[in-house]
Amino acid sequence: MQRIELDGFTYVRSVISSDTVIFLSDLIHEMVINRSPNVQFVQDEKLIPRKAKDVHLHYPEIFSNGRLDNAVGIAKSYFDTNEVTLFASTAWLKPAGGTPKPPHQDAAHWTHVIPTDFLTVWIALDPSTVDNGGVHYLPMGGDRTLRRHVRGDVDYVLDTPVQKALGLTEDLQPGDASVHTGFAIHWSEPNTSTRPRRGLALAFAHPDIDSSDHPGMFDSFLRL
Ligand SMILES: O=C(O)CCC(=O)C(=O)O
Repeated sequence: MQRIELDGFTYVRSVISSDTVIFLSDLIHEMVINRSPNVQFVQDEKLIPRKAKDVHLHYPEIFSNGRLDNAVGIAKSYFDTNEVTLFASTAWLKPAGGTPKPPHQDAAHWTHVIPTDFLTVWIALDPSTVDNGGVHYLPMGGDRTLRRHVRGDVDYVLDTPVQKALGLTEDLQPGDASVHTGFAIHWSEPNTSTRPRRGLALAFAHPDIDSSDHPGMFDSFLRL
């Protein structure tokens, strides 16, 4: 985990078992085919699913039987605590033809949560490669400043372009994870392959986070 202090991101291999990859993939597929309101499509008429939000609220059992203990352990080690708060779980679906996710810092979405220190464990459910979109990071050294974001078509995006040519990425096998802090500038590219690139992003925060300005917010949080 040393690299996360230096670069704001790192890679951890084999975070979940192949059985858990199948288990999670089946649940997420169920959300899509049932057209859960939490599934967002790229364009309604194209029916390309983009992401499925709040997977842990639909299926709290994802944390049963120690399935995600390694992912939770990564967060505990980062925050140096015995417990962590899971406050978001998003399946990024990116099927063949899927669209890019523009450069951003996760912390820009979560300014209502204090302290502003987050860790996302993005677990590959398919091989993640350059041609199917990957996940790319801008090397930032230890820079932990939150840049200005603006509301784009679908998400918050950095208001100044990043030099994507400097971006770093590594291929992931199903079950591997890329891990980043809330300050890491990252993005994904269009999926130009014929294969899907799905990943489950679990967003963790310190156990003692406060979001009292947003009553009701805690209802969706999970202490792990
Ligand atoms: O998987 C993607 O396309 C985007 C992932 C992402 O932005 C995140 O997990 O924070």
